[in-house]
Amino acid sequence: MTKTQSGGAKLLFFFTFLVAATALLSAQSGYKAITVSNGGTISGTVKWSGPIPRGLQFPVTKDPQICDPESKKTVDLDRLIVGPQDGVANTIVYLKDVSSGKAFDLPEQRRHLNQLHCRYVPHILLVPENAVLQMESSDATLHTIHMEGAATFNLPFPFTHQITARTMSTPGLVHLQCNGGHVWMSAEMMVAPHPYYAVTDESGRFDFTDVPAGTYQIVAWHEGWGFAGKQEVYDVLSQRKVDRPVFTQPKMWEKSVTVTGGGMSTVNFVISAK
Ligand SMILES: [Cu+2]
Repeated sequence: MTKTQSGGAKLLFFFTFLVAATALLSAQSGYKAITVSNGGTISGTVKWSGPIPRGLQFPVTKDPQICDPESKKTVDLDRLIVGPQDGVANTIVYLKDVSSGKAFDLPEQRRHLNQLHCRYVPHILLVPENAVLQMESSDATLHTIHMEGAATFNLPFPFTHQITARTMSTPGLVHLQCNGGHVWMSAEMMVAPHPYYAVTDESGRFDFTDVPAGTYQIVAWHEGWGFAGKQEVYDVLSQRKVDRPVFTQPKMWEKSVTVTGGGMSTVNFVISAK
């Protein structure tokens, strides 16, 4: 009797400790939304300088009727997209180590992923921590989304237009690829711990509003635009060996920026092939 009681008490103590430890952990890593009075703005651009490398192409080696409806034989890998004014699209720009600030207001569209003609749309996803990523396929073939990094889901998409949703609970980068033989399919997702994140379009512009006054490190991250080689993998469906493209390392640039109350700060990133 005494033994059972003490065992129960121990268990209770352990659970209390666990709850306290978890609360402490989330208090330390968790972002706090506050009312930002007299915040500042950080805006700027990510622009390309110099000759633009040719976009990477890859042969369509499976399901050409679905993946290559225009019979181009190759698919554009969406690695480097430079706009008419030299803006670099698909760059993730963010402030480092922000523990409190405005409430999340990241645009909805980058947490909805479609698999269309064997490409990921959009190519770069941005999902707030603990928000839901919705995924679907428009293609009448079997895709699987295999995630690596801050999330590790492995999800089949046997039916078209059926939405699969998953909560992204760990901040950080996630690489997405298809293990159904469409080796060229690749996307990146950033799970953001706070709202001061942006993905550039072809204008290369980004804007952060309601930033609490202070000095920050601002980072521009790009997945990179070079081939590093090929990797032999198995198509899980046909059990055949196929070559998956391997890319060069992502690129990252970092600067320091100071924001004053009600002020407007500008940061411009200029990147080139070097
Ligand atoms: Cu696929």
